[in-house]
Amino acid sequence: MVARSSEVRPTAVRHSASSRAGGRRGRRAGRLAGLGFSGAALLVLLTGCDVGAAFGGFGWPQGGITPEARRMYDLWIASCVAALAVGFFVWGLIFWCIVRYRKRGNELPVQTRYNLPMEFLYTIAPVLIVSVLFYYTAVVQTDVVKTTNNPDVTVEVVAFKWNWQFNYRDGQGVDAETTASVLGTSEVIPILVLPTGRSIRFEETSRDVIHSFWVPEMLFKRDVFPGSIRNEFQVSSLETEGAYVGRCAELCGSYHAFMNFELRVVSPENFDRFLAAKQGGASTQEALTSIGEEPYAITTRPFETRRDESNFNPDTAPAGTGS
Ligand SMILES: [Cu+2]
Repeated sequence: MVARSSEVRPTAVRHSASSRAGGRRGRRAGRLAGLGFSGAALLVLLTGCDVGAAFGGFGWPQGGITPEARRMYDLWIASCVAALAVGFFVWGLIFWCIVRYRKRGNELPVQTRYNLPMEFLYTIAPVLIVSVLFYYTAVVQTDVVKTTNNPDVTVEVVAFKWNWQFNYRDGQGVDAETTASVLGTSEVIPILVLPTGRSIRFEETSRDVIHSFWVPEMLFKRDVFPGSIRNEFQVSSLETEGAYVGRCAELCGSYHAFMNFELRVVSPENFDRFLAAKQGGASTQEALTSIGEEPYAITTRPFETRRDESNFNPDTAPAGTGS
């Protein structure tokens, strides 16, 4: 019996030793894989590599027309890539554990506790990841909301139920003067004409309730408040000429959904000519025609707000709704 016992023990010891060696190799491989994924994610973050185009922007709107929009897009793509890298690493570990430590018999596996490198890894790694994401988010946000003292163009955005007025200003703040103005009506969509290649400040105010100025291609919207609060933001340039629909993005009343406008981005020369024509007394449509642009909005149209027999039945309407 003793002889048999002494024969068994060295085998058990060898087996245990090889298990520990295998565990160390596994941990080392896990750490290396983690470092590899973190390095790849960091590389993508630092280089701003546009891998998102192949994946539809990971759900983020593509085609931003400002440098700020592109920076927000790059941040989103880098965050998605980093999240996927972490996800694949964790999924890999899960499947590896399922296979490596599957049940092979009734013997209880070696029980280990207080794996300091592992605990260090799963404490420090998330903190590092969140710190990196926070840093880049703060950098991009600071850049996006940044304003300068002397923008090339300043536009006052005036919102009211349910349309827009755009005032071209000769300076910043409430004391500046309006040099030309575009006013929307129920029949005509207001067209905000702006140039490429120039910095533009938007100063917002509302005549009644809270609205929100939103051009989807800028990937940016900002609430428009009534009273003394004058929200503002700035884009360093508009990069692509064209017509872009603009919307109110704050539920402001019955016809909120119809509160559209159009942003028309033209060359700086045409913008100067448009502004000169407006200041010379031309209507917005005449000024647009004079620079070879479509006089009316092409991205949206006025909505029929009047009720008639086809969309309103006074006999079934609640009392007090008029006729
Ligand atoms: Cu509104």
